[in-house]
Amino acid sequence: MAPSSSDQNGDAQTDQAGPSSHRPQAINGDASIGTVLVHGTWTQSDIVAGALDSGGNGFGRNDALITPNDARAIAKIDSVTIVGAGTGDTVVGDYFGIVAEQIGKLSVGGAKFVLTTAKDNAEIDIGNHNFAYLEVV
Ligand SMILES: [Ca+2]
Ligand SMILES: [Ca+2]
Repeated sequence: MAPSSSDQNGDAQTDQAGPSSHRPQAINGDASIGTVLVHGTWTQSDIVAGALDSGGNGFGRNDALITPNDARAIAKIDSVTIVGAGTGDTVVGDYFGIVAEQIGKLSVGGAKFVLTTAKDNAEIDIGNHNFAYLEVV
């Protein structure tokens, strides 16, 4: 089955900001996402494939690969392009993320992030420190 893809006009913002326990949780450790293109900004939202928020603090920090899973299947996000700015929120200790076992390409606000064959993890929202990308182990 081909991974799903998304092309979104305008801005993206979740209506579920706040305590991360209220957010939906992914349940498939082998799921993949294709290409995600957001023409506007990205605020208080997650893109997640195969990972769970093990820290209970939102995605992007201390997350883990869902188990059991098939070791041969990589929970991958092929490509994410957010044309506008990407931000989390200003609540301390509440995080948002782009999280998968593997992320192919990532570009936010015109900045292209360097992704290696190792597990990559870095802040996207440098100002607020609560929007990051993370490749889970
Ligand atoms: Ca977390
Ligand atoms: Ca990597």
